[in-house]
Amino acid sequence: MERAATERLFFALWPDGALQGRLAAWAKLAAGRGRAMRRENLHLTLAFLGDTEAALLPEIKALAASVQFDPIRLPLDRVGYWKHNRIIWCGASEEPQTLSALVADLRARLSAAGIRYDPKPFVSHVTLVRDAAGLPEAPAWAPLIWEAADFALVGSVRVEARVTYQLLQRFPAKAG
Ligand code: 2AM
Repeated sequence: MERAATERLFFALWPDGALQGRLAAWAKLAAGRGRAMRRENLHLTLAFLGDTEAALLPEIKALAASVQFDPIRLPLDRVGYWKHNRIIWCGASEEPQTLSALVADLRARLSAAGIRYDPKPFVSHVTLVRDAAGLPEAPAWAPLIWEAADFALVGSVRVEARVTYQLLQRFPAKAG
């Protein structure tokens, strides 16, 4: 029997061009021997679905579209290093309730629909550098504010050693 077609999927907040630029510039300076994330790949994952049957895409898009959430004001005021996966990341020292609520609602709808995702608890972060040996001493991190008015369903495609992300659909917040 033929195997069903799959896509590697996740939901994420996707930065606009200005924020991408600032994050990518810092990541480049901080990378050392690590790998700075490419500007166009920077994001904050809300739920990681991984390899998913492509036939489920319409249902996944419909459930994401039914999530009601407020625009998110996320301070990126912390930078850190995780030894276990060797990444340098940035994030918020206090997660806004708007973000926790969006993630909880989205994950609850995925669970209710029987769509599988990585059930590890949500720890909001933007990965800036991979394969890093530690936090660099310089440059200092300058806090940023991320105003997110939507979230996205993203497909991940690996071409040779390079991962490319495709924004499949964006889902807007409730009008303020
Ligand atoms: P990371 O940046 O902390 O590695 C695409 O792989 C995105 O999904 C990345 O942001 C990655 O987080 C996140 N992600 C979450 N759970 C994952 C998993 N089980 N496997 C791969 N990526 C995962």
